[in-house]
Amino acid sequence: MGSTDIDLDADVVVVGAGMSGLYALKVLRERGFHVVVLEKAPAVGGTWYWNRYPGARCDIPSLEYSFGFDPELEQEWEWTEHFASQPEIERYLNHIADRYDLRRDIRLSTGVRSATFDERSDTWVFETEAGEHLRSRFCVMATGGLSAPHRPDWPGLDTFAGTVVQTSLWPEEGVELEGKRIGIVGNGSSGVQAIPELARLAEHLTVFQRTPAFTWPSQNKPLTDEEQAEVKARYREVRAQQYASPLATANTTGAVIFTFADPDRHILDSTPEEREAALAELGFSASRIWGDTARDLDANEMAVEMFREMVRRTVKDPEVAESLCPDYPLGCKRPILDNGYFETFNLDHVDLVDLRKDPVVEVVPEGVRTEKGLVELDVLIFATGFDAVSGALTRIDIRGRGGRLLREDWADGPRAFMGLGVAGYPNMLICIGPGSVGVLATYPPHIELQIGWISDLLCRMRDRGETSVEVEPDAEAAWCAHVEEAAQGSMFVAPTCHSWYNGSNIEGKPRTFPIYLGGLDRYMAKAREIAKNDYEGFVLR
Ligand code: N01
Repeated sequence: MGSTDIDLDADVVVVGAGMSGLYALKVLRERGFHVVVLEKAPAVGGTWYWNRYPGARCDIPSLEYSFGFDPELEQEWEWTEHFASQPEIERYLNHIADRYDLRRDIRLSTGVRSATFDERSDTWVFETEAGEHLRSRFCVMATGGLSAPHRPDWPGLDTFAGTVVQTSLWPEEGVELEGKRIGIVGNGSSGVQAIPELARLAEHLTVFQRTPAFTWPSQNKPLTDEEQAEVKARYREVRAQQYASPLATANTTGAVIFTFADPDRHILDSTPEEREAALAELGFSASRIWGDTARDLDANEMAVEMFREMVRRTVKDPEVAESLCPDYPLGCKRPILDNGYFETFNLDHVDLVDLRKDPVVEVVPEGVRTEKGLVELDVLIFATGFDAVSGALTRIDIRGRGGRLLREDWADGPRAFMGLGVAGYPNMLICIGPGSVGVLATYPPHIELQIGWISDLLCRMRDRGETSVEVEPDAEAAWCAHVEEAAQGSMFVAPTCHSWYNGSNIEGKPRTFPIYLGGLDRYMAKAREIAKNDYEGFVLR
């Protein structure tokens, strides 16, 4: 491909060398496109490069949280645990970069400042943070759904004499933690994973909590050779199941992840004795077995009360236990898997500051001053999450037709057709964008399906000599309405739900839920239908 009258630096510029970017490069290069990947980090891996905090690991079985495109890779790669740690996944992604000779087309330490569509030539012009320019016909935004870090701007933070770090920007050289007085802010997946590990290292650990977490024991353990061999022997079947399932899962490994809800078992019809028996048998997981909690707030509250009961039974100090009890719907925030989270609060050198009762006043050189007093610290860690789903794109100056700015077009919330493209931004394709199943599905299979779809589109355009693909505004509007409708009644949009899923974790961000709840199977069926109907909803020319 390539234009006859302009010089292109690449057919396709891919932004990001995480899982999506690496796979996009592999596939598009194999299909004959000249691809250049621009990556802000000094290494490949995306999320698995940046989030290298103690305790970072995946909470999806390793044998499923991996690519299925190469049966030899699947057979050769050995996972050591049911839930792989960050270093292991980072090694896996580096292995992929080497195995398929991807590095020669990846420019590291190359952040993208702006991407501007040139209407005269149907091309994108990129400006990097170093001021270089590149031009390509297409761009694939492989920028990730949870990659734009968020850190609250606490007053006085710049006066702190110790070390300030974010879990999502953890330095490669590590952070001195042993024997230190550590404070950590945030109790989402990152904080909950880090807290037990930090407690092992710290002289003293203070957890600053605004909202208590729903988290379940992960029961992670080493993966035995037999368990691994069993899945590898039927990997094609496992992958087929993942590709065809709503969340790209196949429930393979022996680790007990969750006890899944039984649609016929209703908590509203249960007796106290039944609930007690469930607690005795399943512990924290007893809150998740009921079929009526996903869309009924009364049923949901009963399940939350079961969860709270487990917190009270686990955490010895009743006041700390009460602070750790969630008071919002189960299923609103992402479920977390932990390794001894609640038990950590029974340790003598671990304190909880409940920010709802004792808010932060300011950071001072010695530590954090709350209304009740000074917490002296050597290290202050923010595990305060991300400007999710849209943040990685709105932080780049993306200009489409007529100079319109994506950040402004999305001021009321991100809008995209199938999460793949945005009206007014021709030739820009997004991997796992707003309106796809995105962050709810297991990433590698979701990425394989979506990048496969994008590469088919680009091949068809090349075959027909087409240079522009653009989303029709009506198709985008209809899809966004469908996404909104699918979310109605779910806990993600419950008025009491405050989470990154609906944007309410970021001050000033509109509250919308740009994730498709219809499932990956239905999403991909729709994507295939679109392709079959000559890319209905897109204008190709
Ligand atoms: O971020 P979060 P995360 N003052 O937004 C608190 C994936 N992930 O990085 O709830 C005080 O969940 C905030 O409090 P509140 C996974 O999809 C996966 O932990 O907003 N506190 C919350 O407690 C996950 O869901 C894995 O009131 C403040 C925390 O910071 C997603 O990434 C591991 C605050 C942020 O929690 C994000 O997880 C890690 C403030 N001003 C991440 N601002 C696995 O695979 C925010 N907080 C296991």
